Order: sequence, then C-alpha cells, then structure tokens
Amino acid sequence: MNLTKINLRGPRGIITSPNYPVQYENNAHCVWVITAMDPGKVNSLLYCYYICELSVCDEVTKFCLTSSAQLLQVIKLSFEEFDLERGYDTLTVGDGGKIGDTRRVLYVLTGTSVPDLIVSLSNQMWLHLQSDDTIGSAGFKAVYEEIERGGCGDPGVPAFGRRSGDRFQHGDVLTFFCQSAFELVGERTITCQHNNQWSGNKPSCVCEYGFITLLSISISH
Ligand SMILES: [Ca+2]
Repeated sequence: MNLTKINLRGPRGIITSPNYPVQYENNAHCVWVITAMDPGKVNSLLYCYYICELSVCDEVTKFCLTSSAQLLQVIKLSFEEFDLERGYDTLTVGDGGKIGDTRRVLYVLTGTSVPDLIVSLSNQMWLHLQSDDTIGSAGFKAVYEEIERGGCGDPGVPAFGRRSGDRFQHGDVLTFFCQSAFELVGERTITCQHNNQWSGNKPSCVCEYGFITLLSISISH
C-alpha cells in the first residue's frame, strides 16, 4: 500500500491526483488535508442598539459598542476534471475531525461526472483517494479556496450564459440564463442552503441545434 499524506494551507491552491493527467497508480492511498490559513480571524464589529419609545426610534437614544467576533474561514473545493474507475476507485471528502471518520464524511465520489462545488463546515477539509488493484483512470483536478463561513462560495457562470445574483450567503438565490440559440440544462435557480451547499449544481448552456446541424452546415459550404 502506498500511503501519501499531503498537508495544504489556504488561502488557495490546486490539488491533482498522482501523475495527473496520466493514470493514477493501483492500490493508491492518498490523503490531502486542507486547513484554512486563518481559522480564527477576528473582526471587530460595531453593534448599535436603538431605544424605542412609543414606536418612534430616535438617534439620541442609540447606544453603540464594539465587540469582536470570530469569523471562521472554511474551505471551498471545486473540481475541474474528474475521472475515477466507477465503483472501485473513490475519493472521499470529509470535514475536519479525524481523517477517515465516517461521521465527518461529506461525499464519496467515483465515476466520471464532475462533482458539485463542495464547501466545508469547519476550517478543515480532507480528501482521501483510494484505488483498488486493477484499472486506473485519469484522476482529478480540483481548486480549493478559503472563504468566509456562512456562504456557499461562488459557483461561477456557465459558458455561453449569464447569471443574476452575486451574493453567496445563506438564503441567497442565483438565477441563470443562456445566450440565444443555447438551451439551459439543469436548475435555472439555486439557493445557498444552511449546510453551505447550493441546492443544485450550476446549469449548462447547450447549443439548441446540436452537433448534427452544425456538421451539415459545414458540409454544405
Ligand atoms: Ca481501479
């Protein structure tokens, strides 16, 4: 068994499977631990209280005090490429705690679909790649970034599309549109949920006329 453990820090970086984009080894056990660079970032906040009498608020009765609050940084992981032998080779993504702790597992990923954006709940995220003793694939490439807790991270804009909404905090909604001649495939609207995950994946914009039509146009010229 080849066990490799790599420790990474924020604020951002790239993770690829061993030998990427060439096939990863059989019997691989690789662990990546990503820790936010500044887990206990302290921000000074100004709290103001208004004393209201008879439902009328007056500036004169405003009291302000300064307090400090810990704004925990969390890890956002977005995959660019993903290809593991389906069902036999897996990438487990976990949140903080002890590596391999099944109670802290967020996702077990396999196959060829590029996974959704993943955001940790704590200041640490771990990834564990395990392959069996036969057949490899190209592996994966992912980008990680440290973001402020309380949000789902920027999921981006689909190619040939645009988006309304530019806030990524809990409860925020994004709506996607495609350029003319492109059809939206997937969810038009997604919401940032309290578990730091979007309610759906970013959609794609696919050419309405498809490949066959484009081919016939090029032949007729
Ligand atoms: Ca395999």
